Order: sequence, then structure tokens, then C-alpha cells
Amino acid sequence: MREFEADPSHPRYHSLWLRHKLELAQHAGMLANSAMIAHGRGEAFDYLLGEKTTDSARHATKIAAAKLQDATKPIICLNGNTTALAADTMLQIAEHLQCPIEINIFYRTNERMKALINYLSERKEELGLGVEILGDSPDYSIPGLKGPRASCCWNGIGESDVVFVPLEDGDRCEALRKMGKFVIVVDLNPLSRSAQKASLTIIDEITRVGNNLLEFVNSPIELEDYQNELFIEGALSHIARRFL
Ligand code: PTJ
Repeated sequence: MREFEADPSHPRYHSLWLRHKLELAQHAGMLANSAMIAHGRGEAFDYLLGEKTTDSARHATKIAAAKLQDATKPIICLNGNTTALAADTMLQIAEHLQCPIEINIFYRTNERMKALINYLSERKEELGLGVEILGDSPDYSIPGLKGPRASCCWNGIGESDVVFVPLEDGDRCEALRKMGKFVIVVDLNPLSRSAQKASLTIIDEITRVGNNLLEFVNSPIELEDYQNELFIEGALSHIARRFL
């Protein structure tokens, strides 16, 4: 595996670093075959957004923190890309919220599940955290979904009331909402089905969301009313203002 050689002064340093993390994860068998395509799509939207957290996305993240703090059974649900890019912050957020993390992937294979759970467990040990990691023995199925992507854990996604699920797919987001859950999605594409179907959509890059959310969950936050369409409109009008 090649070493990471970019100079920190390189204008695209962070972007190159994220790509490198994905390469390492690919090498370790953690990612779906299409993970790089998904990342490239995210990068394209991030470029349009200016590669910075917008005020509207920061506001959505703050509401997400309040919802997670207020939840009875919150769960952080991670796929391959999010684990590769943001494992440490997600573990720290889970520790603050005292909630488990469930590895739950779209393209499920036993090998990938094992690689992801091992990696997350190693990071947890390294950080000295006590977060419960779920996913290796699914005992529940998300109603209305077929195939391996429906598999999950009852004591994780199954009985949760608030699900934080970055880079989710539209069908599963809809199925989780039909179960009555409050679904928080992170997606750089404001037009994706999951962005449109979520209870709360954070249109921002997952590593930036991780850092912001970690900052917010550190102190108690008041719940406030919001309209999710405004977060989607906020991202679209931000893009329009930058280029028109
Ligand atoms: O690990 P698995 O098996 O669950 O599979 C994960 C992928 C991401 C491959 C799978 O869910 C997939 O194919 O996703 P899609 O349908 O390509 O959607 C991915 C969405 O995530 C796109 O709308 C991207 O804009 C968005 N995205 C990609 N990278 C990031 C991102 N959003 C936030 N931060 C990112 N770093």
C-alpha cells in the first residue's frame, strides 16, 4: 500500500487525505465496490457547496445534537465509507451520548462486516472508550425491505427512536421512517432520495459533520422547531448564490 505523501500546504490536502483513508479501507476489505463512486459523487457536490459547512448545515447539525440528546434510545448507524472516514469522531459522539454504534451496510457480506467491526473495535481500544459496537449478529429485519440490507440488530436499530445514519440509501431511510423512527441523514447531495426523505437532513461532508456534532453534544442543547425543506433549500440556494 502506498504511503500518504501530500504536503499539508497543498490546497487539496484534506481531500487527498480522505481519499487516502478510503484507499486504506478498500485495501482492508471494509468498503463496497462502489464506495469510491459514492465518494466521488459526494466530492462533486462538496465542490459546489464550497467545501465548507454552510450556516444552514451547522444549524441542522445543532438540531441533530439536540434530538440525539433528547432520544430515549439513540443509535449511530455506520456504513463502510463513514467508518473509513470518521470512525474516531463517531465513537467519541457515541461515548458522549452513551449510545451504541451499529455497523449496518448496504452491500452486506460477512467479510466486510468482520473487517468493519474489527477496525471500529481497534479504534475504540486505541481511544480508550467503552462504546458498544453492534452488527455482527443481526436478529431483526427492517420491515418492507428485502435482502441482506434489511438485516439489523433489535437492540440497535430495531428498538431505537432516533437513528443517526450518514450516507443512507433512500429506500432504507423511507423504511426506517415508516417504522416511526426519527431519521437523521448526512448527505452532500441535497437532491438525493435519502436527503429528501429524512426527518432531518444535514447537507455537509461527513468528517466536518462529525467534528461539529462532537462539539455540540458536549453541552446540553434546547430542542427547537424546524422545517427540513428549508435545510434542503438552504443548500440549493447556497450553490446558486456561489455560481450565479
Ligand atoms: O458501505 P455500504 O455497503 O453501506 O455502501 C455504501 C455506499 C456509499 C457505497 C452506498 O450506500 C451507495 O452506493 O451510496 P450512494 O447511493 O452512492 O449514495 C451515497 C451518497 O452519499 C451520495 O448522495 C453522496 O453525495 C453522499 N456522500 C458521499 N461521500 C460523502 C457523502 N455525503 C457526505 N459526506 C461524504 N464524505
